[in-house]
Amino acid sequence: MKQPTYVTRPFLPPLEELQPYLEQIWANRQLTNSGPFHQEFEQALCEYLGIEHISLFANATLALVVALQALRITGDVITTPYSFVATSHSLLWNGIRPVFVDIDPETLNLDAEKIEAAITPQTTAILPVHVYGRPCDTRRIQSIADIYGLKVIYDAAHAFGVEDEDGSILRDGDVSILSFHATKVFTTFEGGAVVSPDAKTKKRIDYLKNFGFADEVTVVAPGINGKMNEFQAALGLLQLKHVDEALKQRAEIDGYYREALKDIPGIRYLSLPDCSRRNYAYFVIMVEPEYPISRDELYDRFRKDNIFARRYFYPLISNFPMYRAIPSASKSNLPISSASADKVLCLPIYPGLEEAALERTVHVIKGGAKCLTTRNPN
Ligand code: T4K
Repeated sequence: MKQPTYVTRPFLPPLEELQPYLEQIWANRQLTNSGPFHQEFEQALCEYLGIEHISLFANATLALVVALQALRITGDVITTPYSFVATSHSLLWNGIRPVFVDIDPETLNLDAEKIEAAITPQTTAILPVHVYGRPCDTRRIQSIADIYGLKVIYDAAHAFGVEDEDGSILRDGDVSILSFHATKVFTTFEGGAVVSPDAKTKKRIDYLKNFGFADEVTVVAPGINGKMNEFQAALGLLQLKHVDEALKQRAEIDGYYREALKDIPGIRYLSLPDCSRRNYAYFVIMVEPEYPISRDELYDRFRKDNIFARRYFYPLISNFPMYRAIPSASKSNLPISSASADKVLCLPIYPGLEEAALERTVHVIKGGAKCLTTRNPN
């Protein structure tokens, strides 16, 4: 039986490198509530990412929920259906109605040109996602937000370390949210963060993630417990030492796929994003009608070969029961999102992925291309 190959595997530094961090935690017994590793990790992340204010969280979903609270977002928020459910769930958890706007077929990000038509007097904010770590059209989105007086909250769960010509894309909008989940390019097992533009916003977010405590006896808001603990922060500090090597290995795999898959009719992959620093978080192919078998048949062939490619993001968020009844969730409003969700397949990409597994992945795709029975015989 072949070894299973997953869409991603966490990058873990040598275990012995963790030992000194654990000894320190055991020695000082500060396990959570903004301990020394927590503070050091915030500082180190600011330096590494080129940002000024960050608040660490137990995960990105809580970070999204709290960020929306901190900015006092209410009413309707424009967002993309082409994302992980946590993006829209964070709106529902705040009693906010998502308004779905279609995506751009080339970038799969929220189509900035379609935002204005969806704005109503109830709209208070835009919640775009830098899908697969590819920057949104941040300038266009900001200009629309400025005209209509809207806040912009970026779900940057996939965008760790990504930079454009202006520097870190985490500086765009009113706040950005990162995920450090086990499946992400940079992980603290579970974890997340809110990047704020100023100290005042960070302070409010820090209160809200700590039950609303401003000091020992003052509670300024009905906050939640969203705190990152010392173990997670220590893992993060250790990971930071290795993240550049991890990103380098991802870039090599990305390059391998681009070369190996370039002439297969019906297999399209996304162009490299136009930015000064990429993170190669996902390698995404689109299985087009010219390819002899369907996306789901290819997905099944992978599984038979013990390769667990994933259909991120299928089904669309707008198709889940809690969103279906929203008028903007209709398929006719979201033709590009709907078509993309039916074509997409994310291939294995992670540091340490063996060459044999890469070759097997490409072999399965090339095998599908040689099928005699085509979907479109005409
Ligand atoms: N916004 C966006 C745009 C997001 O994509 C996400 C999360 C969020 C917000 C919320 O972030 P967090 O609150 O999670 O911090 C995964 C992740 O659970 C989720 O974090 C991620 N996005 C989403 C895209 O994918 P699943 O259900 O696909 O994960 P799972 O368990 O099937 O794992 C996929 C593969 O990864 C496995 O086949 C093997 C490998 N794996 C996974 C885990 C958990 C490992 O090798 N080790 C592991 O520990 O959702």
